[in-house]
Amino acid sequence: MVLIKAQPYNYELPSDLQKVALLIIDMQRDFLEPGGFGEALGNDISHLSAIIPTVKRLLEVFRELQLPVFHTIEGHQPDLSDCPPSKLRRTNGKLKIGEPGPMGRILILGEPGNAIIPQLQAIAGEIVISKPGKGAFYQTHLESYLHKQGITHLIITGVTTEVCVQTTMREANDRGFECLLVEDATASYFPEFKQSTLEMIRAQGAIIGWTASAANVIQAFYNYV
Ligand code: TIU
Repeated sequence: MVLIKAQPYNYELPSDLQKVALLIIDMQRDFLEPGGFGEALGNDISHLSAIIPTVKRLLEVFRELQLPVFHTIEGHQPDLSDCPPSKLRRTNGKLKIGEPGPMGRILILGEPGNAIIPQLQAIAGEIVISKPGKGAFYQTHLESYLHKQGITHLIITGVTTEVCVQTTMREANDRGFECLLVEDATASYFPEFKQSTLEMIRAQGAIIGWTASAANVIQAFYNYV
């Protein structure tokens, strides 16, 4: 049995590591770079970039071990047909979804600003899921991809911790996946929200799942092979 040293207690990896996927949530220019959706919402984007090397390291480990990797992108069709009016209306007085910004139209699929940041671009064999909501299971084929590949365990990273990451982790947990959120590979515009999220998901005996450092995750994977 191989365990990841985690909170609130150790996380057990399955005997077949192909059942474990790395899920990288929304590491997009729209959230991490100036002029994107995150900044348009009035956020200080400087909190997010510190995790890039850690997410990249985890991605390199999964690639080296030839384990499944999934990336997600939050974005909408150019005609906004998949964007509920309620989401469109929410604004902080700056640019709205679909309006032109310095990196193209805000939060629109295919625009330069909607792409995954260059450091974490997907490569052949990795699945990229476009999603219109905060949760990666809502109106996507993620669940069927995971079931088709026999994946039961998710190592979760990305931004932002209390919005798309937490929503996705809750959706995954309800669907029976064993989820671990990597503490130093997720970030929020609000550091205190990140901390609260880590605490609330692992409370009550891992009510939503586990948390662990990237170093502990990586060490366990290398112990395995
Ligand atoms: N605003 C915010 O914190 N997040 C989002 O809108 N989407 C994601 O978390 N990806």
